[in-house]
Amino acid sequence: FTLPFIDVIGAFYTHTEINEYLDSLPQRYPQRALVKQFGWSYERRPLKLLTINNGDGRANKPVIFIDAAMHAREWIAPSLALYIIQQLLDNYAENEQLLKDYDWVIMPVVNADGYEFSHTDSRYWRKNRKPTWDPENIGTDLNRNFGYMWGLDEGASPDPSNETYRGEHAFDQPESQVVRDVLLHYSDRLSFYLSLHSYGNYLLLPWGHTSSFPSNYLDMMQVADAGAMAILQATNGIYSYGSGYHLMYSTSGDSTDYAVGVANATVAITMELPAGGFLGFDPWISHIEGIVTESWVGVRAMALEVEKL
Ligand code: ING
Ligand code: ZN
Repeated sequence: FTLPFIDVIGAFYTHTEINEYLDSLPQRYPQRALVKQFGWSYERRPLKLLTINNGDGRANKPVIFIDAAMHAREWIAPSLALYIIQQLLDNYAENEQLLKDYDWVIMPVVNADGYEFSHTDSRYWRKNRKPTWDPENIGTDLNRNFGYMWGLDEGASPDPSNETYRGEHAFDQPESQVVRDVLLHYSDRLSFYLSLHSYGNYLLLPWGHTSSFPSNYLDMMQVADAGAMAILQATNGIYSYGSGYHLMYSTSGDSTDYAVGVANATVAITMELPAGGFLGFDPWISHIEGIVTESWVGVRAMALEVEKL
C-alpha cells in the first residue's frame, strides 16, 4: 500500500485526486498536518483544507490562509497551492521560521464543482455550478458573492448570464459560505489572506469596491512590494501591485474586501499568477514548474514581510 503522491509540476489534478492527496498527508506528517472540512459544494463534493504547522504545540499562532480555484478555469492556482503545501511539509529546513511563526491554512480548490466541470466539459468555465433563477444560466461568480459591500451598482452583475453574476443574495452559494466560515473561524488571528487566481501578474489589494483605500493600505503595499521585488530578483518576473479597483477593475463582493472589511485580516491579497497557453488560463504542463517556483518566492517573501508589520 502506498500513499498517493502528487507530482505537482508534472500534471494538473482533479478535485478528487487533490482531496485524496490531502487526506494522505496527516498519515505522512502526523504531528504537522491536519485535514479539515468546512462544508460541501452544491454537488456535494467535500470542501477540504489542510492546516500545517511545525508541531511545536503552540496554540493560536497568527494564521496565513491561502485559497485557490475560486474560479474554475484558473488551474495554475491549485498547482501553486499544492506546491506550497509540499514546500512547507517536505522542505522543513528552509521554511523553519515561517512554520515556527504561523499556522498555515491552505484550501487548494474552493470551486470544486466548477473545477471538475472545467476538466470534463468546458475548459474555460469560471463560475460555480449551482443553478440560478434563470433556467438558461448556471453558475454564480463566487468572487462576487461575499457579504461586504455586496450588491453595489458597480463591480458585479445582477444578470445570471454574466460571468460576474453576483447571486441573488450575498453568500447564497455554499462554496463562498465555506470560505466565509474559514475566514471567520480564524478572524481573531488572521495575519494574511492570499487568494490565488490567474492571470495577469498582479498583486491586488483592497479595496475592489471603491477608489478609496483601507486604513492600513501602506502596510499591505509594503508586503506586496516585498513579494514583487523578490520575484523580480529571482526570475526577472514583473508583478504590478496596488488596489484592485485602480489596477484592474471595480469589484463588489470579492473575498479580499470581505477578509479586510469583516474578518479582520491584516493583509489580504489577490495574486494573479502568470498567463499561459491559449487563453491565459491554460499554461502548458511544461510551464508549471517555472510558474510555481517563481510564485513561491513571492509568497515566501510576503509571508516574511507580514511579520515585520
Ligand atoms: N480576477 C479577479 C476577479 O475576481 C480581482 C480580479 C479580484 C479584482 C479581486 C479585484 C479584486 O475578477 C480574476 N482573474 O479572477
Ligand atoms: Zn479568478
